[in-house]
Amino acid sequence: MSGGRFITLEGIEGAGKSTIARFAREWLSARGVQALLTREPGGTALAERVRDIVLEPGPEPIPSEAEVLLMFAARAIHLASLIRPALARGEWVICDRFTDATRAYQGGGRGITGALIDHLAEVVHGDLWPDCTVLLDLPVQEGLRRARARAAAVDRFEQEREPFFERVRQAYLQLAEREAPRIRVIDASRPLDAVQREVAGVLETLL
Ligand code: Z5A
Repeated sequence: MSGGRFITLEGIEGAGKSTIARFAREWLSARGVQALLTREPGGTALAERVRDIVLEPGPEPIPSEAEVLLMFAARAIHLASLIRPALARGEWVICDRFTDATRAYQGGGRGITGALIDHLAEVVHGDLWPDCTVLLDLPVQEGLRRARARAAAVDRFEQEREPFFERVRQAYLQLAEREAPRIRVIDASRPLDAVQREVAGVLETLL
């Protein structure tokens, strides 16, 4: 895999991942690098169907073990159909969430063991990990405030309460401590232009 870079964006709900993903693509494009923008769960037609299953609120609960398997099922499809081929062509891929989200949400949030998640990660993507992960960190209340201000339909995760998102945030921060320098923490509670400037500094190091 030559030339391409695999960049992921992580953080709790409302952290600004989608906004920053678009900014990163534009910033790279202005420097002559075309990057593919994608997201998880989803990113391909089939994986988006798995996304619908896992995010749509419904009367039947999804056990945490099923949830983690669905995340990796969607990821396996996404990797095979889109991410691996793009990287093999030497393209850059910017992905809104990846396995660190599983470690934070299903691990930190739901209590699935790190051993199971690591095993599934090994099976599904082996040693393919992001070259760089930007963790947009902000207080849970601010993330939820931003997300709820959009007034979009509420998904299964958005029905969770603050303590769940607090566990997710702490899990992310612990991962970042353990896996520096791949995971870079950026204070996302600041105004967007300050966050963008810091993200641009990170992208610069990858060029
Ligand atoms: N999930 C999981 O459990 N396990 C997994 O393995 C994976 C995912 C891959 C769907 O993710 C759910 O799947 C997710 C975790 C779970 N559920 N939750 N929570 P998603 O990424 O599609 O959904 P999301 O996290 O809810 O994304 P989001 O709410 O769209 O947030 P965002 O992309 O981080 O934020 P945004 O849309 O860019 O920004 C939110 C608003 O804030 C928007 O109006 C912006 O204009 C504004 N904004 C952004 N930055 C700023 C700053 N700096 N200042 C002020 N306002 C800002």
